Amino acid sequence: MSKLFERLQELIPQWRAERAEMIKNHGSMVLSECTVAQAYGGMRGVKGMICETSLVEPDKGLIIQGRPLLDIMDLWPEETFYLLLTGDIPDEETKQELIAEYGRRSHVPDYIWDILYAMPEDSHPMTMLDTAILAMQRESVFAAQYAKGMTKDQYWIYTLEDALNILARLPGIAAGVYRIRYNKGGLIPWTPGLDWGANYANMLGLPDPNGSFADLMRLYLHFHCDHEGGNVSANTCHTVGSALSDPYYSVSAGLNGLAGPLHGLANQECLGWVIETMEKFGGVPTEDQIREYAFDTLRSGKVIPGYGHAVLRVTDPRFTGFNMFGKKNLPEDPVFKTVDRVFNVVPKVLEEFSDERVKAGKNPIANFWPNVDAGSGALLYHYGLTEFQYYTVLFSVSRSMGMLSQLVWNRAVGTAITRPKSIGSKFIREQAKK
Ligand code: HAX
Repeated sequence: MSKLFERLQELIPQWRAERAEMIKNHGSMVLSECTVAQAYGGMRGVKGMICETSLVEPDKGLIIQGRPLLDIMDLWPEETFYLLLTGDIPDEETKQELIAEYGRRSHVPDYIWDILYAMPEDSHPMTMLDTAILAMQRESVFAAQYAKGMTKDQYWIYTLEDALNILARLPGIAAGVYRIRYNKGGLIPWTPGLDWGANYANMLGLPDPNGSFADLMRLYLHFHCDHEGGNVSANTCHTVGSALSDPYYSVSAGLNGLAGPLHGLANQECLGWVIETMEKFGGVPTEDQIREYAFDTLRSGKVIPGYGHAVLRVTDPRFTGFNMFGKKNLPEDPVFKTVDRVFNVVPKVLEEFSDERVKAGKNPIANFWPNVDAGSGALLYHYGLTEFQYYTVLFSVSRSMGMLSQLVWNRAVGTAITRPKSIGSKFIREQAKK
């Protein structure tokens, strides 16, 4: 029995007792109201679900189990997953145990490679990743145990089992998607003893003479792990999982949401925009040139990818952390310099453009500051990962930790099937008359 499993066995009775106590003593407390504008506006700000793994504060950003991200920048993804699930940072022995556990579970079955090699050459890497996860659903231990008839108390055990299998295989599959989709040569096997992040870096096959690409991958996988429960991917995974669809179905569904340009796909769009700017101006653009190009983009009806956020109202700490990595490891890189310069210019441009929008009777832009996607691409590009379309796959490998830890928690406490009430505009008109 692993230390992670033992720790969860200790914690889960406490989680269940807390849930029961909350409902018994505070069940009728009102958490939120929902206005007509919120109902039409993506339920922004409506508090209607529970997420214990992490919280996003508008003025602080990501807080994982009570710890602000920039206070725990050095965690490896194995530690991140343990923290998401348990609220503790594991000791070295527990971390090493999880590294070994992933290694034992890392083998990707041959039928997955047959499927990926058979897919059309122009398939999006996200489609390839999601197809691979869905194709492995036949191996779900949760689904098999459910069919046999397990008790509700056991749901979390088999959800965790599936979660560990999915996470262990993801770096190999994701790296395989890269090598197959971009004709990079044969597949590179998992290296026993090497951690999750460094293994992923290694299996991608990019040169990494001093190990700093592996460091970036650990950081990247740590930073993208979770962003509370209401974002499109987490919420989708949660909703699908609430029907007791197993983790393969649920994670694949969540990742299909991450593949949207307003969510995870923004990181592919973002570096594309930066490179376009550099191409237009023949190198690192000046601040005036960036300002001109940013206004052109906005006035043509497009968004500036990597800027704005549904919840955040400050610079995303994940952007800050990536910027620190860039300043330390690649300060002279022209793409990184451009990203840094864009950061000096775009918030002001968005503020001015927001005023123009308001004058024209449109919504203001709520947040002018960079989100996670504004900075990560330049770092990947520096290390030779220049295929932007692939970037959301990296995000997905990481975000699976958050989605899966939320699923384990929900199955452990027996969260009900999701079923909010919808209403039509006729209902609103009738209520308004009253
Ligand atoms: N450029 C141009 N317009 C923007 C903008 C940007 N970067 N950010 C917001 N706006 C616009 C919105 O499109 C919206 O316009 P309409 O009312 O005409 O539809 C208006 O400003 C108000 O939006 P908001 O309240 O500020 O923001 P939302 O909560 O509606 O949307 C988004 C949040 C992240 C989708 C939005 O800021 C955006 O499209 N940003 C660019 C894409 C991006 O970076 N996405 C990644 C976000 C982080 C993430 O999930 N990563 O996975």
